[in-house]
Amino acid sequence: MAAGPGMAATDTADWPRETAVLSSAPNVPPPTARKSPAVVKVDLEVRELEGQLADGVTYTFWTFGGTVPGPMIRVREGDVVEFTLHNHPLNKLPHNIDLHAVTGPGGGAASSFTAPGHSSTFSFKALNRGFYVYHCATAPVGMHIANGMYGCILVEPEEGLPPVDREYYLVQSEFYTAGRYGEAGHQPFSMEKALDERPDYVVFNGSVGALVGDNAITANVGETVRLYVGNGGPNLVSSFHVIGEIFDTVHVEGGDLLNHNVQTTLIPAGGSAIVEFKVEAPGTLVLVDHSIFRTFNKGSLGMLKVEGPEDLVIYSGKLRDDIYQPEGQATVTTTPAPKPERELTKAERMEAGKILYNQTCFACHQANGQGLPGVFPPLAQSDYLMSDAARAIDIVISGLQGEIEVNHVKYNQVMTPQNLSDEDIANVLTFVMNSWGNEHEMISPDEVEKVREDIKARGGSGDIGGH
Ligand code: HEC
Ligand SMILES: [Cu+2]
Repeated sequence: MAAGPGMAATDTADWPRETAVLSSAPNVPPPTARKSPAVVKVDLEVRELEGQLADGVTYTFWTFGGTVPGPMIRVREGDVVEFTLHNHPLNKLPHNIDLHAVTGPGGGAASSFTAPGHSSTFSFKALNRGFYVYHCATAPVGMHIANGMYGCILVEPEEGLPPVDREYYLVQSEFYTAGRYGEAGHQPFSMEKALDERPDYVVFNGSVGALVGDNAITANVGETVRLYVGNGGPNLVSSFHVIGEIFDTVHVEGGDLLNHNVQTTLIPAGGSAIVEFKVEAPGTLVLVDHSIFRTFNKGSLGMLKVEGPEDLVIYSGKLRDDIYQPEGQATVTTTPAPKPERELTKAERMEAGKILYNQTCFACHQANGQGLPGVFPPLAQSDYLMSDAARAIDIVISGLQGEIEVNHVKYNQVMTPQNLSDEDIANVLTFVMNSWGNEHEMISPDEVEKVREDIKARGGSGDIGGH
């Protein structure tokens, strides 16, 4: 590009030219592996499209590249990036892009403002290395971001980053919907909730479950993992944490400062972090925003599945389950509560069961029995639950572990025994089996007692057994 009057010229005429490899989350583009700068061409297309925000919940996302988050871009410190933003002709609105890696007014926003059916090109020199957020900055800015317009760009240091075995890309963000979390159907954006910073969804990579179950990221025991974590906001900061790991290294806020041996790192809205750790034990590591209600009630939960041999010194697993009986205390037994004077009606069991559900089962199976994708199976319209009442009683008494399939989705988790009386189990299962679209006869304490006797007969009183 020729320099105009009054402009300082960086002569890039002899520089190699290449096209950036973009990757959609959770994938990361390969290292540039260059020893000198290049002119790197980046093309990004804005699409407004309907997609899934959660099971049964759709949303009209505004996207860079057709995905939320937008693709990850990887360039090298000193590169000149020739950036073209295309606004698809079927879109309804103008859009632009503000890349935090840009030194210049608006991070490119004004130069890239583009009407539907148009393209804009501008270029910038990647002066500062680091991991940067990009986002749309068209008014109302908050709404463009809230609808999904963000992603990240890595400006590698000249010497590159130290090699690791696995690299993944994730971006946390919130969604503000007219309906509450999980409310089915197409959900419009709620400006009121956005202003109040009261999101219904807090998610990684654009939807509930985007990093769960079959979508989980993976690694093998002994490998090093680097996570590039962005926070699109628009409002919340993230207390990023991996349950079951310690970050060996954190590139604080995506910059040069390295911190070590970190449990939770703060990621500002419109900011980032790069975290690195070696996985030493097999199992599922859970990626969370440690503002923990967001994780268990709003969706900010992802998984890293680690496979390989166990090292029982690094982590033993449960070695023993002993009875704990402080001195001078009466033995705590699980004797069933005394039977009430008369048999309760179905309506009475429903009412008592509801209270019990909200005290015990709710924490995992969620308020409306909808469960949590990949972690806790649904009880609402569960084919598994509804096909066998005796088995359901057994599960509440004995717990459950091992692979099961609920409504064609596989779960392989652990439910602990619930330690409830026959009356309580009859009540809670009567409630569960007659709520949220489930229909069944009343479960009676006699049925529960019978299952309990069967369990005793097989020699397994209260142990967690496969079913
Ligand atoms: C600590 C979390 C937790 C609690 C509390 C809990 N469950 Fe579960 N539940 C699970 C998990 C995890 C599974 C799946 C286990 C597996 O994958 O093998 C499960 C499975 C089930 C299933 C079979 C699968 C299905 O969806 O039909 C039923 C029925 C069930 N639970 C009922 C209950 C009831 C009733 C309560 C309350 C009395 C309860 N659970 C409390 C975690 C929990
Ligand atoms: Cu926009």
